[in-house]
Amino acid sequence: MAKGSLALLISGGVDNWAPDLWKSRFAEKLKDRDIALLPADNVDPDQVHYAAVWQPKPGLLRAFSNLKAIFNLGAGVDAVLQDSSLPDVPLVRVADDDLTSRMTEYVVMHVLMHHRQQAYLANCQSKRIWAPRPQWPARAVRVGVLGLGVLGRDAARALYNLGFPVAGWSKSRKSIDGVECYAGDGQLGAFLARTDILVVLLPLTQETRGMLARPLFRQLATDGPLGGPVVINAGRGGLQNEEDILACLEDGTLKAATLDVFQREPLPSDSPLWSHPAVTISPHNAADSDPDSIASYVAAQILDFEAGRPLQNVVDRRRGY
Ligand code: NDP
Ligand code: OXD
Repeated sequence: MAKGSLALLISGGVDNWAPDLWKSRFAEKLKDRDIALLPADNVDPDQVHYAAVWQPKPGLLRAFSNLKAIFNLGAGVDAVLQDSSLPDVPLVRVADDDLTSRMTEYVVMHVLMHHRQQAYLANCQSKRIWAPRPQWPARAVRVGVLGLGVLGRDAARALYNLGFPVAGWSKSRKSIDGVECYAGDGQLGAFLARTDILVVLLPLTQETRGMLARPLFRQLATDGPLGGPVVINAGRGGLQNEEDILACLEDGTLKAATLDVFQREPLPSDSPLWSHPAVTISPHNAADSDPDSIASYVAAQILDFEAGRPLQNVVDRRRGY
């Protein structure tokens, strides 16, 4: 019997999401089956057993009546869950070492940039001024990680290994060596009150949407060495209220912000965030999905599944992540 085809549905519009690149990687990893890049390729919808997707247009997956699993090609599934007609088959997300290491690099880099006063030093350099300021040690800067999932845990461990006092917050309680773990809404206030640099690695769900706003920022520690709290959001733009971020930077509730994700992406060119001196922007590339590594991840899961083993990292649709 012919092996079930894999349909590839990718939007995104940037180099890393070039659909042909993904198709060639999947073709390499799953040599014995058809890989149909939609909408360009023809495919018999009944032969499609798997779909690998990134931000697919709502409704497109409904055509595949023999679908057995959907693989989201990134870690966050908020976009795919918007589709109210999503077939009722397992939805698998990415949790792989390559993506995790990329995110940890991003988080460590930006925590260090704030800790080591890099914006001040770059400004001095641009003016040819030799004016070192006193530098405090890592142990004086309390980092708090919102979200202790696959990504948050790894980043928290790396920061702890650099000497930062690290805490984390999640829905259910975790136990991570060296990391002070807080859980649930009841402990959010205590977590924020001991945090100088807030790293956000939460999924976007009904519960988390819009939570990065003034009432939360107001609870962050104000007695740390940075001169005010800093927020680093690499989760999703829908978590943040950008007007509040700007207003909080203006009145000193926040000292600085590093943002990889935005309410609207690409960030519109007239957004005041672009030119704010206390804002560092990256174009949603904190942790790129690497086509080679993720095609391998999906291929391995398909082979396991067909051998009767359970799929890994299946999304709980009710929870939203
Ligand atoms: P996980 O699902 O592994 O972890 C999510 C964490 O958030 C868990 O610890 C979970 O708690 C916690 N959480 C969820 N909802 C709540 C809540 N209401 N209150 C408290 N804690 C909550 O996800 P990952 O770590 O793999 O990824 C996190 C997010 O990072 C993705 O959803 C995606 O949006 C974003 N991302 C961004 C990228 C970028 O390039 N900018 C790249 C990759 C991912 P619990 O453990 O108790 O369930
Ligand atoms: C992801 C992302 O969710 O890249 O993987 O945003």
